[in-house]
Amino acid sequence: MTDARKNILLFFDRPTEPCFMQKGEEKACFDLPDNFYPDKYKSLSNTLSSRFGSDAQRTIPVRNIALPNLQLPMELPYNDQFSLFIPKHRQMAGKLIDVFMGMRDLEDLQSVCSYCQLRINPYMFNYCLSVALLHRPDTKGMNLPTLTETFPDKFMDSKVFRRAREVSTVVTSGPRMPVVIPQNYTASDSEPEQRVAYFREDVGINLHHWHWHLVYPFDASDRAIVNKDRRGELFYYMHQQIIARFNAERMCNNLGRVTRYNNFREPISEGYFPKLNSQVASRAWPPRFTGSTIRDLDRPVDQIRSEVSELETWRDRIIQAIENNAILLPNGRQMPLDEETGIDVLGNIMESSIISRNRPYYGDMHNMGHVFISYSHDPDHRNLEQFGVMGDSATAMRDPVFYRWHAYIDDIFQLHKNKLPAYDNNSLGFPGIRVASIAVEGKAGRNTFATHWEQSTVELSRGLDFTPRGSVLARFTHLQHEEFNYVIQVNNTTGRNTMGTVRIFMAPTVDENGTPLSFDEQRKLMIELDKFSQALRPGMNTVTRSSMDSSVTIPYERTFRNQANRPGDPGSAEAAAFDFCGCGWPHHMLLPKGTTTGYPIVLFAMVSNWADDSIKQDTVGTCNDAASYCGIRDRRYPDRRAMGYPFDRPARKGVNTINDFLLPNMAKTDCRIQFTNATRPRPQQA
Ligand code: CUO
Repeated sequence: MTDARKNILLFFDRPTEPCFMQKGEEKACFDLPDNFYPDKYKSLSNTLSSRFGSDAQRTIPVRNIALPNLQLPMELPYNDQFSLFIPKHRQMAGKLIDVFMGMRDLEDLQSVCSYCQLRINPYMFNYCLSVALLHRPDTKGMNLPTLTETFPDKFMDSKVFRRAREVSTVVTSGPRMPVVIPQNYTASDSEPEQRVAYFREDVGINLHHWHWHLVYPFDASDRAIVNKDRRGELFYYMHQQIIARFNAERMCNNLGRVTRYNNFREPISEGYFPKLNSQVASRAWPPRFTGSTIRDLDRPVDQIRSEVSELETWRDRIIQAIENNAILLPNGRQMPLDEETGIDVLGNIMESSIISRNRPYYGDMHNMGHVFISYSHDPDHRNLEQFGVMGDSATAMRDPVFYRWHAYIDDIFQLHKNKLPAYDNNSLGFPGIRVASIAVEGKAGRNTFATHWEQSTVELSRGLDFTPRGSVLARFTHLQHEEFNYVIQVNNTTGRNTMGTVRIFMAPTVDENGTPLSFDEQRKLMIELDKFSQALRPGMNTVTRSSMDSSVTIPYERTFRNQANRPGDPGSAEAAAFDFCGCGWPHHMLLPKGTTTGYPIVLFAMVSNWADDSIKQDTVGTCNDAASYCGIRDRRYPDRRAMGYPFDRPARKGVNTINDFLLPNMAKTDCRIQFTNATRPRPQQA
């Protein structure tokens, strides 16, 4: 990697320590022009640079450039929280992203970064720089550190940091003892929601969600950054899958499916006490008490003034658009919501981002829902409190209410899906192709998935300011499964070589009362496990596919990558687009937990006609292993079908069960997920 690229990454190291202090393992220091020092340091600038620079192993000269106008992003106080869901913050971030994108080369980017790093809110700075590095042509393919490394405080109980400091101060050389993070530290067993805390508070799941929103920002004046192929549809689909997965997880734990949050005047029965401290704000994340109600917001500090009734108005207008099958454009004309692109248009309106077709009319429903909920404890700022975890995409999924809100959002999307014509045999079938069977083979035996707890260790050191250097390890426990293979028998009677797309899903078979699920309920619970193209020779083909190749997940190592340990030049082709690759469902959460008695699920596979699915594009060198949930960087979504196909809409008449739904190119098998209540250490990887 060139020095310029490497230097930029130093801004992620110890984010709240000024950049004239030593950064990175190699103890590099930025040598700033005098006028870059903020006033508070100015008179000391000489002393500072010699003091902190003296035993630096490398000094990085910073070019003195004419600085762009940074007034807007500097309005956010340095020690405040930063939220993408707050319109004002979004504007500030949009401006800063533009500044970073507009720098003509890496040296200039470095200059502006060093100026900003001393003045701009660290969370916002980190977010904007990450977005810019993901999108600038000269920084593509760089390894960004994961957010757990930079801001571990967003993922872990604050006690960990006190202990981490003890550990790193006491043991200043050699290997360090990991700090153990207990499982289940946010509530006791008397809170039923705690049964799925391992899902909500999973570090990998929260990282995925943060990454997804990093790859799909809401705002930037360069529309291309926001306006990605089928972005609105992917917003719908990725979050729909989160709800489906959460519901399966709940059902494995004797909880009902999540109740949508659709009455904004009603108290929210679930409370949440995050037990996280913000390192930047030096303050605990505020809790939400049981029975809180969202209220009108009037927070001049955040420039937010919004009434709950606005949320209701936007909701009603969106529902009206779905009923009319058309949205209202700013010029008063109607634009139909068609079968192919309607969901995408709706997704953009609902989210909403700058590519919403009519923001003045349809508003900012999804984002403001996050905002209302995250300020329910202090809607008028009288207690000078900042937002709760729902206000940050890195922490929102910890809170039970996240799922209630998104279940409702999803429900509205389903209103649109319900209006689409059912798929007919033509659009579901694949003449000449018969899927004879699907089975699962793994350690646990045929058609049994096996899950257990696993204990892993991750590196936190970058994010810990003002501690001695060296590794700080956190050890935590998460769900894991035994890897397995799908074995699918496909008979190709076309007499020719042909290509198919194999689509694999899983869903519960019975509802919370043990009653078999109807097709329409089951389809909404379908979890995508994998999707891949497959060459089929004439005659019987045995397709064997490893669970590790899933199109929705990224490997454990990438979720928790420690970039210092990664081999290869990050600028090289092998590692290209590595940054984008942080997006993806964490592989250790591929399967729901199951139960100790074996949770029954149905496994479904279909082979669709690749000629009707495929997108002709070159994806060599791009990261596409989690494409189903994240898309492919700078490319079109790699499947022409509606996301979630064939389960994204109600079935044709007469289909009441999954068996009724099956055509010759589909098969299903009843399986079980067998959970073993034991914790195993993560095997050491070579
Ligand atoms: Cu991902 Cu609500 O969109 O959090």
